Amino acid sequence: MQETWRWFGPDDTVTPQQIRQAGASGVVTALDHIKTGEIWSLEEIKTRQSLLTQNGVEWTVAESVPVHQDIKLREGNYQAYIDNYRQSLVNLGKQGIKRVCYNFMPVVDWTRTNLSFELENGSSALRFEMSDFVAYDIHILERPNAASDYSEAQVGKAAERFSGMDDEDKILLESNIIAGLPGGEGSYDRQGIREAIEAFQGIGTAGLRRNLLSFLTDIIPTAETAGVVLAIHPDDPPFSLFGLPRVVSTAQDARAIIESIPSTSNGLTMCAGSYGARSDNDLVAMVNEFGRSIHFVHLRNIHRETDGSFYETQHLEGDNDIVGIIRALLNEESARRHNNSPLSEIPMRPDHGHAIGDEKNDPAVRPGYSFAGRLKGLAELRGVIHALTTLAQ
Ligand code: DNO
Repeated sequence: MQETWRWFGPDDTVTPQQIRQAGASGVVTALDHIKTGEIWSLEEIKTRQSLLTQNGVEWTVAESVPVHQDIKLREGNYQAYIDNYRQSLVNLGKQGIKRVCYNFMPVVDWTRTNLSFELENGSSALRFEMSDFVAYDIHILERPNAASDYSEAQVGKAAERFSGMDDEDKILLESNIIAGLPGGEGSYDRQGIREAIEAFQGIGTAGLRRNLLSFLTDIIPTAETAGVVLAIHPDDPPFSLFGLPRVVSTAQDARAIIESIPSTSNGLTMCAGSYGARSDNDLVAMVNEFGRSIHFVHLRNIHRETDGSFYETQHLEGDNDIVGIIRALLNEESARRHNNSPLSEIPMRPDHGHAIGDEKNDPAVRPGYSFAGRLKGLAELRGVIHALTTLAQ
């Protein structure tokens, strides 16, 4: 597996030199300064790429080339945005950036309610607390009929949480949920998110899935010609938020995507932390089944709670069988080598890390994207890969 590292560009707290020192040879980055829906020009791609190659690392994966909400809704300017998307794929392919990660989540990208969840050892992690989310949805956002999307027990627990919150807690919870997390598109104020949710009202699971499959039909032939493989990122968390459908949450969802257009270019990101937030997703079985379509991997672990809440644990702790997942991925790689597949090495990145040491109180450090926490995660994962590879020889 190729070790990679997510980099947010020149204003990241981590430099390309540090990435190299951490041991990663590949970088995962995106041109976040370009508005969603606009073309990633060759020029802009080259500029970012040369910042990396100058420092001895390569741009391995584009994460994310975001998909405009009009495409997800298949209305408004979607046709122009699809044309632009195709052009971005062509431009990335020209520069040898062959893997593109994207997602099809409606309204919000990855979502957490608590960005500094204190762990027993004093470091802090990201957490999704279901009752806080429900409290936000019902009592702060006041989404019409929100309560009907939850069980009585959830509604009761949320009311209790809400009554214990002071104004500061409410402001922080709202900004954690709607201001947008690193690399995710979509930063809203309260009115903005109400309107965005409204736009998806009534689309339904079948409608959203149809729009995803139509989008794939539109772009996969271009990706094939450009020599680019797409890797759809799962929903994070992998269940409905704000009463809206999500269509990349389960093994069945992944299967439907892959089977809709059989092409190497129509692939998946195996994000262990996202798929793993559901106990009915067997990640090792998913890697075994979908291996050929996995073009990118996020390795992260979580601890699940019965009500859907979870927090991000250390990479080798938690409920996901990270060793089993890596073993299955290594098997997939050797099968590819055996078949002389040009994409035999699968890039992985340590997805998120705890805030530890001085970074814990540094507001410039992006939530989940500390240097030391990810360095620790990468080192642990490297140990597992090394051990499994050695044992297999
Ligand atoms: C969070 C990330 C997401 C991811 C996008 C992919 O840490 O995994 O921001 O990049 O959802 O499109």
